[in-house]
Amino acid sequence: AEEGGFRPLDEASLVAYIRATPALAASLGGRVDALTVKEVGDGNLNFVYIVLSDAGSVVVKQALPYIRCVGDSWPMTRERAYFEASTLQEHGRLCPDHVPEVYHFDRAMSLIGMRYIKPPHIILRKGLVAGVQYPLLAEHMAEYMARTLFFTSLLYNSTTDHKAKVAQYCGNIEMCRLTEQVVFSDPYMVAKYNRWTSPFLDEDAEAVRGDDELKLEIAELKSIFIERAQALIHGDLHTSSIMLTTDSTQVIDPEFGFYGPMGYDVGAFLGNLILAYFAQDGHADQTNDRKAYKEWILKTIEESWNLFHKKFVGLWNKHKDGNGEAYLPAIYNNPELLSLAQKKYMTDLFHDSLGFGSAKMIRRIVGIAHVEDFESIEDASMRATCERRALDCAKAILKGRRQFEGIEQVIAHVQSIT
Ligand code: ADP
Ligand code: SR1
Ligand code: MG
Ligand code: MG
Repeated sequence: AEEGGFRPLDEASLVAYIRATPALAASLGGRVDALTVKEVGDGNLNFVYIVLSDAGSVVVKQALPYIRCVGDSWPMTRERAYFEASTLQEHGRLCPDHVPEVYHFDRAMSLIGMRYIKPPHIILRKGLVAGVQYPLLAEHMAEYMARTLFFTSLLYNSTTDHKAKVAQYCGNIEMCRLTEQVVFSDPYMVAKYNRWTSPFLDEDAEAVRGDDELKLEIAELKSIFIERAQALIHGDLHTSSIMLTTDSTQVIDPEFGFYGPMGYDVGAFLGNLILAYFAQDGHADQTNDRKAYKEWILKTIEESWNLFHKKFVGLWNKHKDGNGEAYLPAIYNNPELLSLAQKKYMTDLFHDSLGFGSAKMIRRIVGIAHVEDFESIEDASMRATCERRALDCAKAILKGRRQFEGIEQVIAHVQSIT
């Protein structure tokens, strides 16, 4: 037995746990006599089980006290399960179409029971590697980001309510510190877990560590990440945190959830789409040059930002006379002034998103935790060529982010890198 009633489960012991847990048994239609249990966790941190009965299904996710992809030499708080369950519930309330329901949460066991997102849903990153187009992805992700970020911000809430929530999520400190390390620090120094496609990118990694301008900018982004309690963000919104079909989009895995800068979520999504774009040449073959697919990715990036902008400002206009205390109606009471305030807010958010998105691209190329988009390119020389383009693109956008006036200019910059 481990501390506080915790014990790590496996496929066999999970069955006994389910039989003793009414909420989980109910999700299986009460038919717990013959269960199929399969561990399917392919993420970096946790264990995930799909459980099926004749009459229902459930996914059970358990956090063990270490980082799965490294092992028990890197301990990590199991409390991440509490913040994941809390964020799933809060984001699910605000955006039920795009977040799986939580059926059961056991804090002592660091265990969540949630809706099984059934096939043909797959992880978006896998769809991007396979070259599948998703016509509703931009619309759905814009909706998810606009609703979760707007309704947890001071544009909608009083400062009293906001600060109580900020205090609650301040407890997710260890996960925030993990991000501070692997996104904002390790790629810019010699660090134990850094890796890159060597020897091809040896000089590129060294150049990142020697780039003073880049280091000044990453320090600014790190400060914003730590200091700006703007909204309840997902905190890990890359393309492996999205499961989808052509008509359904579901966001999973918000264990890094806390009150942070909105641009960290928006940037994670856009930056990971840009990584997918630069990986496409490595997936091209004689039957498919991936040119049309690259265009689709760029169109999706453009639509995602533009739709997010429209929906977010639409929510702001709809609720401008509500409880939100950031822009009091008594002060911002003429349409021209409100419109100016919105323009400034959205421009700052755009530049934050470009900065954070670029930082998240860089860490996937020269830090720990690489992405399947590139890792699945077998030819190391070709992989390095794709990665170098993505790295050069990210460095330029991160440094020059304040010069971009619209997403179309960002797309033009991405296209200019060959
Ligand atoms: P980690 O925190 O370790 O990254 P994830 O939450 O990303 O774990 O889940 C790992 C994998 O488990 C996902 O890539 C997906 O294949 C599967 N998975 C997670 N949640 C669900 C769900 N609700 N329904 C179906 N599959 C899921
Ligand atoms: C040890 S870093 C592991 C990474 O995987 C998670 O999904 C986060 O992105 C984290 O940075
Ligand atoms: Mg994950
Ligand atoms: Mg995770």
